[in-house]
Amino acid sequence: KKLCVMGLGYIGLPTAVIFAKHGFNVHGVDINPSVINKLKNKELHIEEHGLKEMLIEVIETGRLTFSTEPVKADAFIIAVPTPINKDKTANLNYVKTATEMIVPNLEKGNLVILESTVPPRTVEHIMIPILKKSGLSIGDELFVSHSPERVLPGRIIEELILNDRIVGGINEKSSQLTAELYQIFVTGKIHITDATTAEMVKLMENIYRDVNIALANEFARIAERVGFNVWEAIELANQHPRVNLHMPGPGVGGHCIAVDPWFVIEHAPEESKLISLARKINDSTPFHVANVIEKYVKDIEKPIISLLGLAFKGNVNDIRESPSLKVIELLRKKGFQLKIYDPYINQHIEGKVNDVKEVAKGSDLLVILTDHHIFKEIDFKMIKGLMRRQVVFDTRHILNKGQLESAGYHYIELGS
Ligand code: SAJ
Repeated sequence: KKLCVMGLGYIGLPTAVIFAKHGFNVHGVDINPSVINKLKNKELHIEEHGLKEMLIEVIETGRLTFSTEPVKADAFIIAVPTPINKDKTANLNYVKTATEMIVPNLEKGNLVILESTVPPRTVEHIMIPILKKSGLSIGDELFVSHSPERVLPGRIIEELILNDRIVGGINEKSSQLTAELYQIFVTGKIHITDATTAEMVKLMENIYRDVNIALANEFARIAERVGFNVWEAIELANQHPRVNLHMPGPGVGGHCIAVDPWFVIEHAPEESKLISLARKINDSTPFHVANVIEKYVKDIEKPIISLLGLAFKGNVNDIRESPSLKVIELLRKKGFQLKIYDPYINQHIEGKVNDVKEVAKGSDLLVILTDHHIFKEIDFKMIKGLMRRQVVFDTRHILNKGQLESAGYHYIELGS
């Protein structure tokens, strides 16, 4: 069986690699020639745990090839980005282009699967009209489905295999062929539905998280006003068998949760009141955090603020839509001198230093912005003497209050 994977990013590449590992001949396509060159040299343009070894292995067996153009295949998987435009509408140009690119290669009996996260009815209203140009009868000679990716960055390979999979075909035969294909490596359950429901399932999962995080962020602000420990309250509420509150933080980042809700708002604005409000609350959170930080240094002349964590969430090296970047921008606008530290991030960011001693030196306030596990290992006794004032503001509730206080720090959490 031959497979052609369109888009070799965080989802397409691991998917291509896993199919090749399971004996498929896979051709990976990306419109970016530098990505193709790197991959041909067995180098990764993204970082994901466990991917490199598998990539090298399948390239060496000859079962995974790359180019900027699709080839004929039995099945085509489209896993391209779906960003949002400035006006918060979905940008479906990559989906359209990828679909158009495969049209000349389509043959009777082929299967086309869209994995990208898309607004409802994208398969029906955007993809099908393009696929019709192949001259094949849709649903009879050409099978089409949506099977949204739902893996967590940082755990992609594991979750691709273990997670349940949603398969939404445009008809029964399309669903059946798609389910058979994923069964090759998916050990989770495969759930069959229609294409539009599958589109909504994916969006609803991320919206659930966004709304839940907005609620947690609201609780943190209520805690500031009323005076209670929001972290403890959430932990205790979650002991209830039917409660699963999420955690407050400096805001919601990443390319999924902060983006996907807009795909629904665009198509049902009147009905998406709660979804819109949650977006507003989460987007306003970095502003709030920057104001709280300002409050803690307001009596100091020319304060130095140390920010720990650039990644949008813990233990990943991804800064896309990271609330840390927003907090940095806002603090700079207020005129503060910043020192920034995140050992996961290689990109050049103004003010970034390379070790924890350097970031602590002369600091008046140390702020935790990302929940990296390694920040819990910081030797606060050791850096104590380097700081001008021993104050820590933890927006993620990851440090140990007792330990810091006994080491002579003033420890403040978000929500207090
Ligand atoms: N965050 C909080 N509080 C929380 C949980 C998360 O502030 O309690 C923040 C994180 O720090 C981060 C943002 O929210 O900035 C999003 O992080 P995340 O871990 O919730 O999600 P992503 O964006 O890494 O991945 C999500 C996942 N979706 C769900 O868990 C429902 C993943 O399974 C999806 O595949 C992915 O979106 C995607 O591609 O859509």
